[in-house]
Amino acid sequence: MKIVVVVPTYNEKNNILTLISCLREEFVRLSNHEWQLLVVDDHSPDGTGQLVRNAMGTYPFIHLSEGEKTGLGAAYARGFDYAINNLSADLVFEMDADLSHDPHYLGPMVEAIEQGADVALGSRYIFGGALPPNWGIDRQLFSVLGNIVARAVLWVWSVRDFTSGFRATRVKGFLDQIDFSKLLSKQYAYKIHLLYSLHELGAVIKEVPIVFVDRERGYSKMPTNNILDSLRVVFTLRYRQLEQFIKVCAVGTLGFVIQTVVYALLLKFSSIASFNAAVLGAEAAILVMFPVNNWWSFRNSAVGGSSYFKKLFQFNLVAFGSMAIQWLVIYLANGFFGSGWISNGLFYIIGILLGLIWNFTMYKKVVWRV
Ligand SMILES: Nc1nc2c(ncn2[C@@H]2O[C@H](COP(=O)(O)OP(=O)(O)OP(=O)(O)O)[C@@H](O)[C@H]2O)c(=O)[nH]1
Ligand SMILES: [Mg+2]
Repeated sequence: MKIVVVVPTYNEKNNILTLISCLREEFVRLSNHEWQLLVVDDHSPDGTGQLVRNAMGTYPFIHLSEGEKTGLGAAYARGFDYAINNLSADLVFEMDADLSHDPHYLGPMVEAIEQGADVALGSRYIFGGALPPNWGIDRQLFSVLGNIVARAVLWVWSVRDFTSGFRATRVKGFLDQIDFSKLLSKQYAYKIHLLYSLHELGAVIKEVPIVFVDRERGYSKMPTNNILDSLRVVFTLRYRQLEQFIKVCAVGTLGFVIQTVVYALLLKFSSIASFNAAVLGAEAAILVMFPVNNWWSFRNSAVGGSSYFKKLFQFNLVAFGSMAIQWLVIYLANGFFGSGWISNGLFYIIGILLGLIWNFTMYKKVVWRV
Protein backbone atom coordinates (compact mmCIF):
# COMPACT_ATOMS: atom_id res chain seq x y z
CA MET A 1 0.00 0.00 0.00
CA LYS A 2 1.01 3.59 -0.57
CA ILE A 3 0.63 5.17 2.83
CA VAL A 4 0.83 8.90 3.46
CA VAL A 5 1.13 10.18 7.03
CA VAL A 6 -0.32 13.70 7.09
CA VAL A 7 1.06 15.82 9.92
CA PRO A 8 -0.19 19.40 10.31
CA THR A 9 2.21 21.78 11.99
CA TYR A 10 1.96 25.22 13.43
CA ASN A 11 4.98 26.36 15.45
CA GLU A 12 6.31 22.87 16.09
CA LYS A 13 10.04 23.56 15.61
CA ASN A 14 10.88 21.74 18.87
CA ASN A 15 9.03 18.59 17.89
CA ILE A 16 9.11 18.12 14.15
CA LEU A 17 12.66 16.77 13.77
CA THR A 18 12.21 14.26 16.59
CA LEU A 19 8.97 13.13 14.97
CA ILE A 20 10.65 12.79 11.57
CA SER A 21 13.40 10.58 12.97
CA CYS A 22 10.90 8.40 14.90
CA LEU A 23 8.76 8.07 11.78
CA ARG A 24 11.79 7.13 9.71
CA GLU A 25 12.54 4.23 12.05
CA GLU A 26 8.95 3.01 11.78
CA PHE A 27 8.91 3.40 7.98
CA VAL A 28 12.03 1.21 7.77
CA ARG A 29 10.56 -1.34 10.17
CA LEU A 30 7.29 -1.48 8.22
CA SER A 31 8.94 -1.52 4.81
CA ASN A 32 6.44 -3.92 3.25
CA HIS A 33 4.50 -0.72 2.54
CA GLU A 34 5.52 2.44 0.72
CA TRP A 35 5.53 5.27 3.28
CA GLN A 36 5.50 9.04 2.75
CA LEU A 37 5.30 11.86 5.26
CA LEU A 38 3.36 14.97 4.29
CA VAL A 39 3.87 17.96 6.57
CA VAL A 40 1.12 20.57 6.22
CA ASP A 41 2.55 23.80 7.57
CA ASP A 42 0.81 27.15 7.66
CA HIS A 43 3.87 29.38 7.38
CA SER A 44 4.73 28.81 11.04
CA PRO A 45 6.47 31.97 12.31
CA ASP A 46 8.93 29.82 14.28
CA GLY A 47 10.44 28.40 11.08
CA THR A 48 9.02 24.86 11.23
CA GLY A 49 8.65 24.94 7.43
CA GLN A 50 12.33 25.69 6.91
CA LEU A 51 13.36 22.80 9.19
CA VAL A 52 11.16 20.49 7.12
CA ARG A 53 12.63 21.80 3.87
CA ASN A 54 16.14 21.12 5.15
CA ALA A 55 15.15 17.58 6.18
CA MET A 56 13.69 16.97 2.70
CA GLY A 57 17.25 17.24 1.35
CA THR A 58 18.22 14.21 3.43
CA TYR A 59 15.01 12.19 3.40
CA PRO A 60 13.15 11.80 0.11
CA PHE A 61 10.05 10.43 1.85
CA ILE A 62 9.16 13.90 3.17
CA HIS A 63 6.78 16.27 1.38
CA LEU A 64 5.66 19.73 2.39
CA SER A 65 2.46 21.65 1.67
CA GLU A 66 2.50 25.28 2.75
CA GLY A 67 -0.45 27.63 2.91
CA GLU A 68 -2.32 30.25 4.89
CA LYS A 69 -3.41 29.47 8.44
CA THR A 70 -7.17 29.02 8.55
CA GLY A 71 -7.42 26.19 11.10
CA LEU A 72 -6.63 22.53 11.62
CA GLY A 73 -9.55 21.26 9.50
CA ALA A 74 -8.54 23.49 6.61
CA ALA A 75 -4.94 22.29 6.90
CA TYR A 76 -6.07 18.66 6.78
CA ALA A 77 -8.36 19.35 3.81
CA ARG A 78 -5.30 20.63 1.95
CA GLY A 79 -3.26 17.67 3.13
CA PHE A 80 -5.85 15.05 2.08
CA ASP A 81 -6.13 16.62 -1.32
CA TYR A 82 -2.36 16.56 -1.78
CA ALA A 83 -2.02 13.00 -0.48
CA ILE A 84 -4.71 11.69 -2.81
CA ASN A 85 -3.97 13.67 -5.95
CA ASN A 86 -0.20 14.27 -5.81
CA LEU A 87 1.00 11.25 -3.85
CA SER A 88 -1.63 8.68 -4.99
CA ALA A 89 -2.20 7.49 -1.44
CA ASP A 90 -4.10 4.25 -0.74
CA LEU A 91 -4.19 4.94 2.98
CA VAL A 92 -3.93 8.29 4.78
CA PHE A 93 -2.92 8.81 8.40
CA GLU A 94 -3.88 11.83 10.49
CA MET A 95 -1.30 12.45 13.18
CA ASP A 96 -0.23 15.32 15.47
CA ALA A 97 3.30 16.68 15.33
CA ASP A 98 3.77 17.14 19.08
CA LEU A 99 4.62 13.46 19.81
CA SER A 100 1.31 12.93 21.58
CA HIS A 101 0.67 10.20 19.00
CA ASP A 102 3.37 7.58 19.37
CA PRO A 103 4.63 6.43 15.93
CA HIS A 104 4.88 2.88 17.30
CA TYR A 105 1.12 2.62 16.79
CA LEU A 106 1.44 2.96 13.00
CA GLY A 107 2.09 -0.79 12.77
CA PRO A 108 -0.97 -1.98 14.72
CA MET A 109 -3.18 0.55 12.95
CA VAL A 110 -2.05 -0.60 9.48
CA GLU A 111 -2.62 -4.17 10.65
CA ALA A 112 -6.23 -3.27 11.49
CA ILE A 113 -6.64 -1.98 7.92
CA GLU A 114 -5.02 -5.11 6.48
CA GLN A 115 -7.49 -7.17 8.46
CA GLY A 116 -10.38 -5.45 6.71
CA ALA A 117 -11.02 -2.16 8.48
CA ASP A 118 -11.60 0.94 6.35
CA VAL A 119 -10.76 3.28 9.20
CA ALA A 120 -8.35 2.53 12.05
CA LEU A 121 -8.81 4.81 15.04
CA GLY A 122 -6.14 5.34 17.67
CA SER A 123 -8.48 5.06 20.62
CA ARG A 124 -8.04 6.35 24.15
CA TYR A 125 -11.31 4.90 25.36
CA ILE A 126 -11.02 1.19 24.79
CA PHE A 127 -9.21 -1.35 26.94
CA GLY A 128 -5.48 -0.64 26.77
CA GLY A 129 -5.90 2.99 25.75
CA ALA A 130 -5.54 6.00 28.05
CA LEU A 131 -5.60 9.75 28.43
CA PRO A 132 -2.44 11.40 29.82
CA PRO A 133 -2.45 10.80 33.59
CA ASN A 134 -1.06 14.28 34.17
CA TRP A 135 -4.07 15.95 32.56
CA GLY A 136 -6.15 17.79 35.14
CA ILE A 137 -9.52 16.34 36.01
CA ASP A 138 -11.22 19.18 34.12
CA ARG A 139 -9.47 18.38 30.83
CA GLN A 140 -10.08 14.64 31.25
CA LEU A 141 -13.72 15.31 31.99
CA PHE A 142 -14.09 17.59 28.94
CA SER A 143 -12.61 14.93 26.72
CA VAL A 144 -14.76 12.11 28.11
CA LEU A 145 -17.97 14.15 28.17
CA GLY A 146 -17.32 15.64 24.73
CA ASN A 147 -17.07 12.15 23.34
CA ILE A 148 -20.23 10.94 25.01
CA VAL A 149 -22.18 13.98 23.78
CA ALA A 150 -20.98 13.45 20.19
CA ARG A 151 -21.87 9.74 20.27
CA ALA A 152 -25.24 10.32 21.91
CA VAL A 153 -26.39 13.18 19.69
CA LEU A 154 -25.22 11.43 16.52
CA TRP A 155 -26.33 8.07 17.89
CA VAL A 156 -23.13 6.24 16.97
CA TRP A 157 -22.40 3.99 19.92
CA SER A 158 -20.17 1.63 17.99
CA VAL A 159 -17.29 4.15 18.00
CA ARG A 160 -15.75 4.79 21.41
CA ASP A 161 -13.26 7.56 20.64
CA PHE A 162 -15.07 9.85 18.24
CA THR A 163 -12.68 12.78 18.60
CA SER A 164 -9.37 10.96 18.34
CA GLY A 165 -6.89 12.77 16.14
CA PHE A 166 -4.84 9.68 15.30
CA ARG A 167 -6.46 7.83 12.41
CA ALA A 168 -5.83 5.87 9.26
CA THR A 169 -8.44 6.00 6.48
CA ARG A 170 -8.63 4.03 3.26
CA VAL A 171 -8.78 6.35 0.25
CA LYS A 172 -10.70 4.27 -2.29
CA GLY A 173 -14.41 4.36 -1.59
CA PHE A 174 -14.01 6.40 1.56
CA LEU A 175 -11.70 9.44 1.72
CA ASP A 176 -12.13 9.97 -2.03
CA GLN A 177 -15.91 10.18 -1.53
CA ILE A 178 -15.68 13.16 0.81
CA ASP A 179 -15.98 16.73 -0.39
CA PHE A 180 -13.54 18.39 2.02
CA SER A 181 -14.84 21.87 1.18
CA LYS A 182 -18.21 20.84 2.65
CA LEU A 183 -16.89 19.79 6.06
CA LEU A 184 -18.72 21.88 8.62
CA SER A 185 -15.68 23.09 10.52
CA LYS A 186 -12.31 24.45 9.51
CA GLN A 187 -11.15 23.91 13.09
CA TYR A 188 -10.69 20.76 15.17
CA ALA A 189 -14.37 19.76 14.90
CA TYR A 190 -13.86 18.77 11.25
CA LYS A 191 -12.81 15.42 12.80
CA ILE A 192 -16.33 14.80 14.07
CA HIS A 193 -17.91 15.55 10.69
CA LEU A 194 -15.34 13.48 8.80
CA LEU A 195 -15.73 10.42 11.01
CA TYR A 196 -19.50 10.71 10.90
CA SER A 197 -19.43 10.89 7.08
CA LEU A 198 -17.20 7.81 6.94
CA HIS A 199 -19.57 6.00 9.26
CA GLU A 200 -22.48 7.02 6.99
CA LEU A 201 -20.56 5.65 4.02
CA GLY A 202 -20.58 2.31 5.78
CA ALA A 203 -16.89 2.25 6.68
CA VAL A 204 -15.73 -0.56 8.94
CA ILE A 205 -14.20 1.37 11.83
CA LYS A 206 -11.77 -0.48 14.07
CA GLU A 207 -10.27 0.98 17.21
CA VAL A 208 -6.69 0.32 18.24
CA PRO A 209 -5.80 1.24 21.82
CA ILE A 210 -3.35 4.12 22.20
CA VAL A 211 -1.91 5.83 25.23
CA PHE A 212 -2.10 9.54 24.46
CA VAL A 213 0.97 11.35 25.78
CA ASP A 214 0.83 14.99 26.79
CA ARG A 215 3.00 17.29 24.70
CA GLU A 216 6.31 18.15 26.37
CA ARG A 217 7.41 20.93 24.05
CA GLY A 218 5.61 23.80 22.38
CA TYR A 219 2.11 24.97 23.20
CA SER A 220 -1.45 23.87 22.47
CA LYS A 221 -3.15 25.42 19.43
CA MET A 222 -6.62 24.26 20.28
CA PRO A 223 -8.90 27.27 19.75
CA THR A 224 -10.75 28.56 22.81
CA ASN A 225 -14.11 28.16 21.07
CA ASN A 226 -13.45 24.48 20.32
CA ILE A 227 -16.22 23.17 22.55
CA LEU A 228 -18.83 25.49 21.03
CA ASP A 229 -17.63 24.72 17.51
CA SER A 230 -17.85 20.97 18.20
CA LEU A 231 -21.37 21.30 19.59
CA ARG A 232 -22.37 23.33 16.53
CA VAL A 233 -21.07 20.58 14.23
CA VAL A 234 -22.71 17.76 16.19
CA PHE A 235 -26.12 19.45 16.35
CA THR A 236 -25.99 20.60 12.72
CA LEU A 237 -25.36 17.01 11.63
CA ARG A 238 -28.21 15.80 13.82
CA TYR A 239 -30.54 18.49 12.49
CA ARG A 240 -29.73 17.53 8.89
CA GLN A 241 -30.74 13.96 9.64
CA LEU A 242 -33.97 15.08 11.23
CA GLU A 243 -34.75 17.44 8.38
CA GLN A 244 -34.28 14.62 5.89
CA PHE A 245 -36.54 12.34 7.89
CA ILE A 246 -39.28 15.00 8.00
CA LYS A 247 -39.01 15.44 4.23
CA VAL A 248 -39.29 11.69 3.68
CA CYS A 249 -42.42 11.65 5.88
CA ALA A 250 -43.92 14.53 3.87
CA VAL A 251 -43.23 12.73 0.58
CA GLY A 252 -44.72 9.57 2.09
CA THR A 253 -47.89 11.48 2.91
CA LEU A 254 -48.03 12.79 -0.65
CA GLY A 255 -47.63 9.20 -1.85
CA PHE A 256 -50.52 8.08 0.34
CA VAL A 257 -52.76 10.80 -1.13
CA ILE A 258 -51.80 9.89 -4.71
CA GLN A 259 -52.38 6.19 -4.09
CA THR A 260 -55.79 6.84 -2.60
CA VAL A 261 -56.89 9.24 -5.36
CA VAL A 262 -55.75 6.91 -8.17
CA TYR A 263 -57.43 3.96 -6.42
CA ALA A 264 -60.72 5.84 -6.04
CA LEU A 265 -60.65 7.10 -9.64
CA LEU A 266 -59.95 3.63 -11.03
CA LEU A 267 -62.79 2.15 -9.01
CA LYS A 268 -65.17 4.83 -10.19
CA PHE A 269 -64.21 5.09 -13.86
CA SER A 270 -62.89 1.65 -14.78
CA SER A 271 -63.83 -1.95 -14.34
CA ILE A 272 -60.50 -2.89 -12.74
CA ALA A 273 -60.77 -5.13 -9.69
CA SER A 274 -60.11 -3.31 -6.41
CA PHE A 275 -56.95 -5.30 -5.50
CA ASN A 276 -55.45 -4.42 -8.90
CA ALA A 277 -56.53 -0.81 -8.51
CA ALA A 278 -54.71 -0.70 -5.16
CA VAL A 279 -51.50 -1.94 -6.77
CA LEU A 280 -51.78 0.55 -9.64
CA GLY A 281 -52.40 3.33 -7.12
CA ALA A 282 -49.29 2.28 -5.19
CA GLU A 283 -47.21 2.25 -8.38
CA ALA A 284 -48.47 5.71 -9.34
CA ALA A 285 -47.45 6.96 -5.88
CA ILE A 286 -44.01 5.37 -6.25
CA LEU A 287 -43.47 7.01 -9.65
CA VAL A 288 -44.12 10.42 -8.10
CA MET A 289 -42.35 9.83 -4.77
CA PHE A 290 -39.06 8.77 -6.32
CA PRO A 291 -38.34 11.97 -8.29
CA VAL A 292 -39.61 14.18 -5.45
CA ASN A 293 -37.33 12.45 -2.93
CA ASN A 294 -34.47 12.58 -5.39
CA TRP A 295 -34.90 16.28 -6.00
CA TRP A 296 -35.81 17.33 -2.46
CA SER A 297 -35.13 14.93 0.47
CA PHE A 298 -31.89 13.52 -0.95
CA ARG A 299 -30.77 16.52 -2.96
CA ASN A 300 -27.18 16.14 -1.72
CA SER A 301 -26.90 12.63 -3.10
CA ALA A 302 -29.36 12.91 -6.00
CA VAL A 303 -29.03 10.29 -8.73
CA GLY A 304 -29.20 11.00 -12.44
CA GLY A 305 -28.03 9.72 -15.80
CA SER A 306 -27.69 6.01 -16.37
CA SER A 307 -28.23 5.00 -12.74
CA TYR A 308 -31.60 6.78 -12.53
CA PHE A 309 -33.70 3.81 -13.61
CA LYS A 310 -31.68 1.34 -11.59
CA LYS A 311 -32.35 3.46 -8.52
CA LEU A 312 -36.03 3.79 -9.41
CA PHE A 313 -36.19 0.01 -9.55
CA GLN A 314 -34.51 -0.24 -6.13
CA PHE A 315 -36.97 2.32 -4.80
CA ASN A 316 -39.78 0.11 -6.04
CA LEU A 317 -38.35 -2.92 -4.27
CA VAL A 318 -37.98 -0.91 -1.06
CA ALA A 319 -41.63 0.15 -1.31
CA PHE A 320 -42.70 -3.48 -1.81
CA GLY A 321 -40.63 -4.36 1.26
CA SER A 322 -42.49 -1.74 3.24
CA MET A 323 -45.84 -3.13 2.08
CA ALA A 324 -44.72 -6.64 3.01
CA ILE A 325 -43.79 -5.42 6.50
CA GLN A 326 -47.18 -3.76 6.95
CA TRP A 327 -48.95 -6.85 5.69
CA LEU A 328 -46.97 -9.11 8.01
CA VAL A 329 -47.57 -6.94 11.09
CA ILE A 330 -51.34 -6.91 10.59
CA TYR A 331 -51.35 -10.61 9.67
CA LEU A 332 -49.49 -11.53 12.87
CA ALA A 333 -51.63 -9.19 14.96
CA ASN A 334 -54.73 -10.88 13.57
CA GLY A 335 -53.31 -14.25 14.60
CA PHE A 336 -52.60 -13.06 18.14
CA PHE A 337 -55.45 -10.67 18.86
CA GLY A 338 -58.17 -11.60 16.35
CA SER A 339 -59.58 -8.98 14.03
CA GLY A 340 -60.55 -6.24 16.47
CA TRP A 341 -59.43 -2.62 16.89
CA ILE A 342 -56.00 -3.79 18.16
CA SER A 343 -55.15 -5.47 14.87
CA ASN A 344 -56.96 -3.17 12.51
CA GLY A 345 -56.21 0.08 14.31
CA LEU A 346 -53.19 -0.09 16.61
CA PHE A 347 -51.14 -2.57 14.59
CA TYR A 348 -52.12 -0.85 11.36
CA ILE A 349 -50.37 2.27 12.71
CA ILE A 350 -47.42 0.24 14.06
CA GLY A 351 -47.07 -1.38 10.62
CA ILE A 352 -46.98 2.03 8.95
CA LEU A 353 -44.33 3.29 11.40
CA LEU A 354 -42.17 0.20 10.91
CA GLY A 355 -42.59 0.57 7.14
CA LEU A 356 -41.47 4.18 7.43
CA ILE A 357 -38.35 3.23 9.40
CA TRP A 358 -37.60 0.53 6.83
CA ASN A 359 -38.05 3.00 3.96
CA PHE A 360 -35.87 5.68 5.51
CA THR A 361 -33.11 3.21 6.38
CA MET A 362 -33.10 1.65 2.91
CA TYR A 363 -33.20 5.04 1.19
CA LYS A 364 -30.10 6.06 3.09
CA LYS A 365 -28.23 2.77 2.94
CA VAL A 366 -29.16 1.61 -0.55
CA VAL A 367 -31.05 3.95 -2.87
CA TRP A 368 -29.30 7.23 -2.04
CA ARG A 369 -26.15 5.81 -0.52
CA VAL A 370 -23.48 8.43 -1.15
N1 LIG B 1 -1.11 23.52 9.78
C1 LIG B 1 -1.77 23.70 10.93
N2 LIG B 1 -1.53 22.88 11.96
C2 LIG B 1 -2.20 23.08 13.11
C3 LIG B 1 -3.14 24.11 13.28
N3 LIG B 1 -3.64 24.04 14.54
C4 LIG B 1 -3.03 22.99 15.13
N4 LIG B 1 -2.16 22.41 14.29
C5 LIG B 1 -1.32 21.21 14.51
O1 LIG B 1 -2.21 20.16 14.83
C6 LIG B 1 -1.67 19.28 15.80
C7 LIG B 1 -2.59 19.24 17.00
O2 LIG B 1 -2.59 20.50 17.67
P1 LIG B 1 -2.32 20.62 19.23
O3 LIG B 1 -2.01 22.05 19.55
O4 LIG B 1 -1.31 19.62 19.65
O5 LIG B 1 -3.74 20.29 19.80
P2 LIG B 1 -4.05 19.38 21.04
O6 LIG B 1 -3.28 18.11 20.92
O7 LIG B 1 -5.51 19.29 21.12
O8 LIG B 1 -3.51 20.25 22.27
P3 LIG B 1 -2.33 19.81 23.28
O9 LIG B 1 -2.79 18.58 23.96
O10 LIG B 1 -2.14 20.94 24.21
O11 LIG B 1 -1.13 19.54 22.45
C8 LIG B 1 -0.29 19.83 16.10
O12 LIG B 1 0.64 19.15 15.28
C9 LIG B 1 -0.39 21.29 15.69
O13 LIG B 1 0.85 21.85 15.31
C10 LIG B 1 -3.36 24.99 12.17
O14 LIG B 1 -4.16 25.92 12.20
N5 LIG B 1 -2.65 24.73 11.02
MG1 LIG C 1 -1.30 18.05 20.94
